[in-house]
Amino acid sequence: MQHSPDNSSCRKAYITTPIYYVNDVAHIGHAYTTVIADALAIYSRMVGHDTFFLTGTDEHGQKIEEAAKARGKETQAYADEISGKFKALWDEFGISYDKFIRTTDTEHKQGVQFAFQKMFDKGDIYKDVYKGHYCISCETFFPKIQLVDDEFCPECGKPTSIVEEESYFFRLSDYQDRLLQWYHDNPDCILPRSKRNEVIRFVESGLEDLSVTRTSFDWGVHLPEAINDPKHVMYVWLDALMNYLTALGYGTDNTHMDQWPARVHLIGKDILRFHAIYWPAFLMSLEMPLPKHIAAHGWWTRNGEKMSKSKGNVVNPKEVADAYGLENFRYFMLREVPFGGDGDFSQRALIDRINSDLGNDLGNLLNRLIGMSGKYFEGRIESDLVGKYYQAELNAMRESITKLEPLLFEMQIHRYLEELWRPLSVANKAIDQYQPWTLMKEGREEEAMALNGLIATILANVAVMLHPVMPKTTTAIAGALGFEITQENYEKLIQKAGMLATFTVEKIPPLFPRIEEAVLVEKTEEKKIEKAPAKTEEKEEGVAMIGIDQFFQTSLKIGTVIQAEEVPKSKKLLLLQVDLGDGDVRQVVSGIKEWYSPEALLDTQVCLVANLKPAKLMGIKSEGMVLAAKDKEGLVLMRPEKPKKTGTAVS
Ligand code: ME8
Repeated sequence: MQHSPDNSSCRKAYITTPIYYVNDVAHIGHAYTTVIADALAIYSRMVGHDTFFLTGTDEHGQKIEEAAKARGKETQAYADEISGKFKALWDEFGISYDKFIRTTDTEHKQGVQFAFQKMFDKGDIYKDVYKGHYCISCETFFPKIQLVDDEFCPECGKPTSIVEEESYFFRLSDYQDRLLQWYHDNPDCILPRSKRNEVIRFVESGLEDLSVTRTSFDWGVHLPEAINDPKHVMYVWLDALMNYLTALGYGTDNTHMDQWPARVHLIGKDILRFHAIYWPAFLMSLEMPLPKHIAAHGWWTRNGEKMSKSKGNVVNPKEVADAYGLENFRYFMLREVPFGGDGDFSQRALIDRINSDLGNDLGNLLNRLIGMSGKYFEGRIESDLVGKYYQAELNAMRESITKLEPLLFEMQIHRYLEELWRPLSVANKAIDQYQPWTLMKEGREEEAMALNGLIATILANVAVMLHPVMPKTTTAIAGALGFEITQENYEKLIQKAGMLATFTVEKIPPLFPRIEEAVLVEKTEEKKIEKAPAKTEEKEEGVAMIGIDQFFQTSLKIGTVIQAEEVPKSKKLLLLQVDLGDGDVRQVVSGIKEWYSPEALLDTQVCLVANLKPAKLMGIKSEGMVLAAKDKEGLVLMRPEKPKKTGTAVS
């Protein structure tokens, strides 16, 4: 990436996160994207770029409508509530966004309509009929060839339903060649580069026109009035992607349009196709410049499984930040996982990073400097003689420092932090090797002062470059050394490889108190962290009390058994096909054979837990659980007292 701070054409830095769905609250995956973007924004501001950092929430679509309904709330009120929670979390995390956009904002809706009209007038949007397999959860149509077992969504594994509806289409196929040309001409338009190859292969295999409106629900942006087709709302991805332009005032007041094109859209790899194919095609149609980079990171997993709201295996970022310190957590997330790769969240790894990288390498170095500079020089360090005695160490530090910016711009953030730790190791070794106490004993005071100057200089350089990741911690370090992290000092130390002439070192409380085993035991009850804010306050007869929100995390539905058979070789299991309506038929393996015959179940209704993670029983996939009550007299199924419409929610 060729953005150097001196390159005036690149001094704008528009940095975005995805806008998050409001179907549930934030988890560590969202925090990860947001923290990376925040670090990039802080860096850009520090080096003097005109920075605009956007985040927000994606609030339209069937998924949101259903999430609200499941909680018995009005959709807008529900969206307000969850969007508010995202914003409150980012505010609590001190995320330095310049704008928090909501797709229910009036200006956004106007901007999307403006864009739609423009593409329509150009002939890039036409009306036709769509028939296909649609996954509500992913808000995406999938060609049959991509489905798992001809039915399940290739992204989230949930059953798809066949949707046939009148739709407006975007002529995506017309943009295939121009997209390929763009990928070809801009080798780092998609980062990491390996991801670009995946996208190229996908586009080369052929693009179909994209359905960009829906008539099956109403919770979305309506088409522009001039098109006069009120039953259509816009496809949620067209609506959502446009946020990157509407946030700047596109289609309304254009206030920040000088920020376009984006320097980087940060996303998770799950939404790369939308950003790397649809988005540039829409932009080409609108005759807008394309973003410089689309950077896709990997997934945070939990015990090897993708962490996601719908799977219910999320790590709550606030709990982690509260338990381990927000900035320690930021450092951990960015250091632990190679950008683009997946990472398994483990508290053991987090604790190791805190104790080792932060406590030992950085915190102890600062403490050693505070100790020796206080003891020998009353905290006043002059660095003019550092080069005379420790040029090799200075050179080693500078070699690392100069590697940093390119790593950041290539999104190699973990390598950036790894490289940044090398000077710390140089400094720690220098103290062990040259032993200031020996120097002082031998009367070599000048050398001891230069050694203090070396350590302070290394700490100052590291503090500046670590600032985007740990803003408060590094401000405290700079304060302890008697300087401030400013653009001026960035230029002096990093860009011009200069020195700060003096340091006045002051004692500060330890920055990274060691996390001892005892604390660890309390904090590593994996369940506590795993299960969002499930604070159990009261207990009744030994059963933990839960809040209504927790109860509503379970989706219970009335299903009709449309097929039932015995599972071969099993004494206990029956294999049921349970219809939940709208084409959603679940295969359920249930241990009720002792009490029910397949014939007795056929065409009867059951109550099904519909959002259980699919599991395998005797090698057969089971996608739900029927509710039953069992005591020593036997088992009975829980069914509606009177027949209910298939798919009716139970609450
Ligand atoms: O996709 N690991 O919103 P979303 C890492 N509204 N990152 C993760 C993650 C995980 N397990 N799970 C989610 C949407 N993320 C759309 C985006 S943009 C125009 C519209 C992060 O709430 C990751 O950045 O499902 C992913 O791309 C984003 O959250 C998706 O959040």
